[in-house]
Amino acid sequence: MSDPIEETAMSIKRLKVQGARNVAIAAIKAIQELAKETEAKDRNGFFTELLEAQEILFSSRETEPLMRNAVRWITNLVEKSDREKVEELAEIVFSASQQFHETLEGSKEKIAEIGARRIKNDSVVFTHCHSSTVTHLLRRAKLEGRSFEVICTESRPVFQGRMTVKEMLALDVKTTLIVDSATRFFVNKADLVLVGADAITSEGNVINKIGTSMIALAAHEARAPFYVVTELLKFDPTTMYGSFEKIEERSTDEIWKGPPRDLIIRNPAFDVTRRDFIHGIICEEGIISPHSIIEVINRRYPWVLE
Ligand code: RUB
Repeated sequence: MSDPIEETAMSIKRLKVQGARNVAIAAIKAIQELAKETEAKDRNGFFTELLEAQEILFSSRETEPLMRNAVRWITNLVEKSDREKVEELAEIVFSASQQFHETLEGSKEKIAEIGARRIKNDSVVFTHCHSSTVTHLLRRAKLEGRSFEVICTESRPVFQGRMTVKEMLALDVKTTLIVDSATRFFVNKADLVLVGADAITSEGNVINKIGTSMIALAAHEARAPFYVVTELLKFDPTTMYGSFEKIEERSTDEIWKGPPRDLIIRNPAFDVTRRDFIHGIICEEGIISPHSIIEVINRRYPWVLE
């Protein structure tokens, strides 16, 4: 298998590329690279390469339906095409990748436009981990002249919250970093909570960085509205047919290198927030109820349900 796929899969696994949207974009670019460098002789050879690449990318992180939807969309277009020449099939990969990327960019802008309206002057926004979709929304609110402050968890074990606070400081937003366990203490001060998503299930539940569901519970008790900021394409169609979203369990080294013998350490990367705790999903179709997810997906991206 060609290097761009292995290299990208490794960067994703090691969190050099982080966050669902960046993971999907990196996977699309790797597939494009594969199409550019392919030495396949015929249609079958090229398609086999694509399927092998798909498998490697999918196994780099389990809880990433946006990446799976993106790669599957591209490979499906190749499969459905009647072209025989490898160059023509490679061209389909290029244009499909480009189109998917543009769709993602368009969604990001639309989400920011809609979500920024929820940031009132002098409000306090609580967030968790690092979501490029959330930080883009906050950037937009700032550029529109809104004044607000941000409280962000550090997001153990690998501290993605530090990326968020650096971005906020660069925007000149008043920013506070807290340990994850201080959530209940600080959520009291929040006017709203904004978190990203890695996956949305058919029931409207949302999977995001470990700790998100605890924040949702705390926000519920503190009566702070809890919003999920996400592209609809993070919907996982397999959940419609009974599959549970797999929760990636990462290396225990992230928590404690050289721990005492016989100690059990668990390190799930994500958890599930039930729809009942979600005020709304801020997505490219507007602010929707998690209950309406299938209807909205069917309207906007019917191919995801095929
Ligand atoms: C990142 C995380 C983010 C979502 C959404 O986890 O949980 O909230 O991926 O991010 P990790 P985005 O650091 O383990 O990838 O909005 O950028 O898609």
